[in-house]
Amino acid sequence: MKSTVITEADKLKSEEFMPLLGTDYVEFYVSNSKQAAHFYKTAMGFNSLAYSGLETGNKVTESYVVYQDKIKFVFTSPLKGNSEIGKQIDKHGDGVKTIALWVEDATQAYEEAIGRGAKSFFEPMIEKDDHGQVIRAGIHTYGDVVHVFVERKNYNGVFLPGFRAWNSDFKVTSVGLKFVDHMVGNVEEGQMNEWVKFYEEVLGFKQILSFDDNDISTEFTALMSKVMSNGNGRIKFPINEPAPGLKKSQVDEYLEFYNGAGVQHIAVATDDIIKTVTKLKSRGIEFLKVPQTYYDVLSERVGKIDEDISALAELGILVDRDEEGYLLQIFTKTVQARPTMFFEIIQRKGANSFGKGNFKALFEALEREQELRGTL
Ligand code: TYF
Ligand code: FE
Repeated sequence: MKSTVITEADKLKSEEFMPLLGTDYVEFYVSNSKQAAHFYKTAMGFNSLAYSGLETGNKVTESYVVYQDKIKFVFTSPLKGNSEIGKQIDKHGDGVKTIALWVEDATQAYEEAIGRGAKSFFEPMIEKDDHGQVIRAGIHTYGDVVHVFVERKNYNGVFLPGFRAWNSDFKVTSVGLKFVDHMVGNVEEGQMNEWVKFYEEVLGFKQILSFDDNDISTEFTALMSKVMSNGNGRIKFPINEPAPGLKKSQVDEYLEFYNGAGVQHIAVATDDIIKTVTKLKSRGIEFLKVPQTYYDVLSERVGKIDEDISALAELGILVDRDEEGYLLQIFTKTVQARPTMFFEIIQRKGANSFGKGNFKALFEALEREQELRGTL
């Protein structure tokens, strides 16, 4: 494993041409936006925020927006056959289309990105309603995923122009999810470094960590991963590619079922992982399990931690330590028909790393899932 510290000079350099304030929203293309949004409410603790569709005069797509603290998820389905969105759903199944980035100046961000070699998704457009104005522009990244720059200087509507408030009588108690910690992309073998270069050159990101197949391998599977971060550290995108192994790796399985590169997992932060995971489980979310032996040697591996190890073992929460502190993390099973995207729940207690000490146990757990699917 190699790691790099982002210096003050690096921060200034990338922030000069591409100041990104954070993740604005994540949009999923799904075959049934209404039911998907309901799942994120009942099972994941999100609440209704906004709606666009037939009732707002949108005859093309139906979108439901949900939120939890700083996280905003948009679920979009086509209303008619043979649409571009429908084709993407046919190809990939349900998945992430857009990782929207919150910026001060969307036009400037777009022009910089295009000037540095990005491919346009759409040019800057001004959207207005009674609540003010938003400017958005989009560029392509790996697979069919796009980044949309969102400038909302003095907009006080619920989400974006074109959406109205979704006032649902069905209110959900939060499970304590706070913000998107990182979003991981799986790309084809041999493509990782090209996308690392894209994030460096086009968006001014820096590589903060890299894992090779010696770090990330079990008896059967191997992969490589590089973690990219923007200047303020609020946006982190690890990029994985499969490495040759004895059997088909989880990344190969993803690429096969997703029909190409795409978002593999979304890590969401909580400040009380025991409470969050207890609630998610009681609402039906399923998590990967590690063997009891993982907990037998945990204290020895990570030293003293605030949490009760038996509580962690009961829920299957993993722990790892680095030079700065420790982190707790757990992974859901995949959350749609195809064995593609899943969630990570993460609580950081000082650590800024990604749980390298858990890779082996995690990948073995993933292999047990693959075994059940007959895809290993
Ligand atoms: O984001 C990460 O790097 C960790 C570990 O296929 C990880 O969550 C890495 C690769 C992978 C699943 C999890
Ligand atoms: Fe992760």
